[in-house]
Amino acid sequence: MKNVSTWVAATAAAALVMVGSLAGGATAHAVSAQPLKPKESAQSQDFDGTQSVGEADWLDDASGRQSVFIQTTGGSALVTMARQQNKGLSKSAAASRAKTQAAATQVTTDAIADKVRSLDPGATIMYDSQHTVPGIAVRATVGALQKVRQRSDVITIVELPRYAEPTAEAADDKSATGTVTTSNAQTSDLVRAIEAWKQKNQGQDVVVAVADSGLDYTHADFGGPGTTAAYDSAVAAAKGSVPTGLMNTEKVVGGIDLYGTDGTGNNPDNNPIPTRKDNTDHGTHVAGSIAGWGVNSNGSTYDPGSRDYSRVSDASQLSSLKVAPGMAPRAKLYGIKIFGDDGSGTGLAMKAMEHVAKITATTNIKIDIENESLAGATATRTTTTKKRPSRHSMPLELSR
Ligand SMILES: [Ca+2]
Repeated sequence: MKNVSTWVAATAAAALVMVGSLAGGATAHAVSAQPLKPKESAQSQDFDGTQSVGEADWLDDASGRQSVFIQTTGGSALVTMARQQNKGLSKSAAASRAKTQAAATQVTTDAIADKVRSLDPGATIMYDSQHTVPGIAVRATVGALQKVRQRSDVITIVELPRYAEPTAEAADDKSATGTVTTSNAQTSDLVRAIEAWKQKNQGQDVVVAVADSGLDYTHADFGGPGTTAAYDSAVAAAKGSVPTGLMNTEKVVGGIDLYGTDGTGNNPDNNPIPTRKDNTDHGTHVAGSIAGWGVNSNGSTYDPGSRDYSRVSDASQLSSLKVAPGMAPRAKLYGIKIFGDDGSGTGLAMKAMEHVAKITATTNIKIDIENESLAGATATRTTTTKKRPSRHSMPLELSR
């Protein structure tokens, strides 16, 4: 438990420092579910990726091949960028500093990858990380890892947690009875989202990355064609790029499939479409709950008029919809696929954060929040079973 929980806590701390560093005077958004308390913010400012994210002692009595994250020297490039900006440097100058730092970390992680391969030719090099916690994820023998641990550029080696995929729930359960149901329409009333919409807080100008089982951007809830044919076309290109005309970029600004063909994170593709057809896609459900436009009873995309959800007077107006709007219906989405379609879990939670951090530091794509709704983490080590007790969610506001 210790290694997994420490690692998860450190990962969250890395994300929090981005919030603290980059949020600046940002206002709270409807979908930023966990605003920082001042105390947490002060503590998180101290974490910049150079502090150890956990103990490596477990390697002493481990055996076989293990999936691990090797934390290296270098520090978080995104934190560096934010600090430089806070000191008054322009975004481009700060980004330049971050790029230099990331490049130096890359040299280190490349050297470690070479060393791991030389010590264990059967090792799998998964992914490296420069913008969050610097390091590299690998699967290698304990003997090789024990040698790598001695390097001066290695801070620690922690087990890579593997998260299970949560089960999708009925998004709009028309069969439910009583005053409280699982209907999105009811939920928007319960959490007083409709009141927020009336005050013009509808998620406009906010981009939310959803790292999950994928995103069916062909769904009418996201302004897609909403047809089986469109979905089938997207699935046919699952290992490539999103086919033209199937993604409404007014709602979905982009996406990536980090899981790729084998879940290592080193063979991503640009199409985050989920390929399972059992209607249990969790990522699409989550994305819809966050920022879906809603779907009319005839299957077309819902629009209250000029995309202005302040026109929704009360929940009864949404009750006839096939799918009610998400809680921040004017927010945009970025889909990140970190689960495969076989339910085998993922070791890519940190990779998704790194991806978003890298986009923030190196491109003009604006992502404000990353959501990872994951089920229990299990260390991949086979000698002991380690489980976190409960499902948890990590909404991460990365920048404003
Ligand atoms: Ca894909």
